Amino acid sequence: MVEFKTFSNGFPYIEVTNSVSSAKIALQGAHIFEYKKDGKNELLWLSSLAQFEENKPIRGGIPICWPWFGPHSEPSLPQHGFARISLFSFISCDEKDDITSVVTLKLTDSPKSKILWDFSFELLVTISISKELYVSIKTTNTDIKEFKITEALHTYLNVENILDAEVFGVKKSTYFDQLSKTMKVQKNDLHIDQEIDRIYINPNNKLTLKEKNRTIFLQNSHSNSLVIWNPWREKVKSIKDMQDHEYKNMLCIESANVLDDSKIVQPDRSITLSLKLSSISY
Ligand code: TA6
Repeated sequence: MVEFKTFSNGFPYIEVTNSVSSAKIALQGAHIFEYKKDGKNELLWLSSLAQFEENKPIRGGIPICWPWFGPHSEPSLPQHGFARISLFSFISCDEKDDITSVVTLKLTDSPKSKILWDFSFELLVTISISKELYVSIKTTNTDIKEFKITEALHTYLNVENILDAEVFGVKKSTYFDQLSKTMKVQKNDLHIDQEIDRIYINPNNKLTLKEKNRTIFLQNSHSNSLVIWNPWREKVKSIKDMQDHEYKNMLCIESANVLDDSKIVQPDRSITLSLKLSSISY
């Protein structure tokens, strides 16, 4: 079942429910900001100060960074691209059976997007809501010239206590440390006890986030770069839509195509980046 809803300020979202799961997806950014399996809010973190307002990114859930990741070389252009602050069209919600709902949303170029990025495109987002959560973003070049993109599914995972969390799948990977602006090598599995902002190059496409009472599984497709981010206790103070203590309960693990993993898309061709998320609790 799909219901069209709005916040009191008119900000639109859809609520999707089936017998095993439910989700809330903002039409701005095709942004899934809540996903519940068996009635429990499990995998995605959403800031208690998240704002649902036109032209503002939502802090939490899965923001889609597209057609560029991070800051643009032209500083007046929006950080992480314009998809996350653009209104998508709702295409369909297919109930595959009683336990899977597949939502499709689309963004195409407009006079407004052409001011920011002068290309014709189609960005198709598919979100499958079931016992697992699957998100894919398909970029099609509808222009007559090639374009280059960087992109990410900037997934905010909900963790009970960041100090108890461990990430498996990046051991021995090279990464670009965004804090020191140097390349480094990850020696061991990743335990986070300070600010982290890294872009891993060619990590395993299957990652595991282990906590005391739960394990989250991530599987990335068509992604050879991965971002891991937590602002920690100092930087969080500069993030106005996040409370100071909230860094303890989130970790961004982002399926990406960034740095040398950027993608050139030829006219009439498409590329797809996708992520499958699941979990088991003990
Ligand atoms: O993905 C990590 C990152 O690029 C960090 O550098 C940090 O700034 C974060 O994204 C959040 O960006 P935002 O624009 O959503 O505040």
